[in-house]
Amino acid sequence: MNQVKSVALFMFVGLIAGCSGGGGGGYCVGSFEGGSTGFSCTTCSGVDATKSNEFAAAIDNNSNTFQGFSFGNTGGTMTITVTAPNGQSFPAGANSGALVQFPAGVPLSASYNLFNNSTPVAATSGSTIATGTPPSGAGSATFYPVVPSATINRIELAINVPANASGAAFQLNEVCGAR
Ligand SMILES: [Ca+2]
Repeated sequence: MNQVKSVALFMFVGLIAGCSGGGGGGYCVGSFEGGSTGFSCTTCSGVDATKSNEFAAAIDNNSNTFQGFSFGNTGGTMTITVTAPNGQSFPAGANSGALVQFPAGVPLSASYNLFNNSTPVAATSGSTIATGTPPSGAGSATFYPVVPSATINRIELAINVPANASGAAFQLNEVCGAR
């Protein structure tokens, strides 16, 4: 009996320790969890446009879960939109952004568009993740921040990849309203 209790306690402590490192569950301070996702893309693969919430793994507030995708040989674009649950928003000045793993060595451009419902909200910094060269942090999951200038409840991440990046693996791990 005591041995069983010890095992249960060990597992519980392990779970707590797993949450304290800033990764895994509870990654975002302000999460889109419970909201919705959508995407549009050209020459992309690894995603299913017939699914209504294909990027659900990017708003589950867990840094370890992700939706992957790639592009064809002619290059292409991927635009992912995440929307907060009804009635939820994130304030001006929040540390918003996305945890993305870009493939190492692939030149690309990526940028954010921020919205409050359908109203565009300017980003005060960091709206362009990277242009022309592989972004800093490519090859590992990296949080790319953006600071909204007004309240937002929607973030759009647009990625544009030139030709000859066929099959390079992209991962969107998580989008945060506040990190
Ligand atoms: Ca996730």
